[in-house]
Amino acid sequence: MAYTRITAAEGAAMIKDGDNIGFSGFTPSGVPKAVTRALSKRAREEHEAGKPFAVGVITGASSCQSLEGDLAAAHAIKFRAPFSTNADFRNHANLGEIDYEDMHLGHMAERLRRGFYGDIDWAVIEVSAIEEYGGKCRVYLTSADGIVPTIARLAKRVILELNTFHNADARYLHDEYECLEYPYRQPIPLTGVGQRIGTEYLEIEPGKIAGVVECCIPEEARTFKPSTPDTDMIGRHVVDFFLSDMRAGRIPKCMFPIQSGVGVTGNAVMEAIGQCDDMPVVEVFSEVVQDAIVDLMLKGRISQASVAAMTVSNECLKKVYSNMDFFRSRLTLRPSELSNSAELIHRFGVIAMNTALECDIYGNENSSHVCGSRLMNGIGGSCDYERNGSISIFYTPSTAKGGKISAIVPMCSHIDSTEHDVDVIITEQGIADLRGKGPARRAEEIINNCAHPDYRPLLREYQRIATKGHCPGSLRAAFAFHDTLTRKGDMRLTDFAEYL
Ligand code: 0RQ
Repeated sequence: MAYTRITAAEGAAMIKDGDNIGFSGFTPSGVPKAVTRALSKRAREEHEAGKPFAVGVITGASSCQSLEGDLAAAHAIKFRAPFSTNADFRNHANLGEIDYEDMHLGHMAERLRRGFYGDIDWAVIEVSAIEEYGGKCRVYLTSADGIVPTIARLAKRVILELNTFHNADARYLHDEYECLEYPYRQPIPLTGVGQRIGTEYLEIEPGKIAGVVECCIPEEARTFKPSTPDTDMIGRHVVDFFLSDMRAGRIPKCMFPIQSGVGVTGNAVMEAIGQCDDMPVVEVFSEVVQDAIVDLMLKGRISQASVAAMTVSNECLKKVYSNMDFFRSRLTLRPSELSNSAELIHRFGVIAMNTALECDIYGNENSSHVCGSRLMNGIGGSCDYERNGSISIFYTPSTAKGGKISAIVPMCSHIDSTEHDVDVIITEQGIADLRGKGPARRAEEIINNCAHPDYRPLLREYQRIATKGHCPGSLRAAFAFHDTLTRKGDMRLTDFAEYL
């Protein structure tokens, strides 16, 4: 069976204004890189010719500059889901130009199947190999999985990008499986982090394949800021918390599997876990592996990792590809409806750890909107894990912007995870264990253990003036706390009092 070889420009030219496109990839990993670049170029050319051109962009998680960044900068995204970490996208979303549904990553396949995003006109999928088998087209994915089984099945037409940058042996990492939809859903038969229940390949209806684009383009891997004394300290507190919970018998000596969010703090936490000799070898049940996790696997500190993507540097990706004998039995790439499945996270008792922008004194958490209005990134998969894990941890440095903003606030300006879903808050100052505590004791733990000493008097002043009740609070004072910070950036107790 021969498929039509096309150029990236020919692929992009087939897409019409208003089309909905599902892209492979999860984070910048596994995102198609040739058609997307041609599509941004086409969008700019259409606009220069005075013609409208904007498409719906649906992915597994965040993606990369050449997809969502360049399309957003070209005013060519009409709709986007479920997550983004891109600065251009953020700017255009904050200008109100883009209809963005910030959505749980584990819910995406289901939302697609249930038709919430309308028809999927195209799936553009990066693959490492294409084979014919029994009249069907079998494709093998690359460094990520995400929502590909679902978009490959639902899309009216498919463009494949055969990217030879990837090693065809990447197939040995994949476990493809798609859930049935209501009312036919069944239990997911996965009972261990390293178990496999699906296939290495996906089957695509050959008649839907509009063409194959051949390319050799590296991943647009993100670089992270280096760790800081604060993030290193957070990592040490996380390890202390684990050891103390193990001593108390709340965590078994063999540990529960762990999930760790993306970013500098997530990396610092994984490094701290790996460096502590008292910590047992752990399993990772998460959405991505970063460089730190790959290194810890090679050192034997992590035995298994089940994720949706390898969000790693290109050097680290090469390391995985050249050690495939080692990784194929230890690292599994799954669709995000499994990696982020509420059912599996709950079954395995995963310990969830994600970064917050701010937490309030009762344990509510905001990770997506600065001062309640300006989008930062979104929730990503954080709530999939925090809501369903056996222990829900959020960490954040206690201050932002050189100490001018407190990350511990009286009332969150936007809430992503509620107080009912947050067990533990950790800053470089210390650990607030909220389990089994009501609002008054929670506030004491958070202010005493997590708030920066400079902001503790302000938070206590807030408690003094708050309207009494089960959860003492004052909308006016909480607003003053945020608004004074936004306007002045260096709030002092006297400013707070004057404002009120
Ligand atoms: O801004 O870069 O301009 O200085 O927010 O903060 O400290 O660099 O930390 O890169 O880990 O990002 C919550 C955004 C943290 C991220 C968030 C400013 C701060 C800086 C970034 P500058 P840092 P990080 C896995 C799971 C939600 C999604 C998630 C995130 C910038 O971790 O998107 O975890 N999380 N998904 O200065 C104003 C505050 C602030 C603040 C920080 N209180 N007010 N600005 N900043 N706190 C991902 C997947 O799903 C795959």
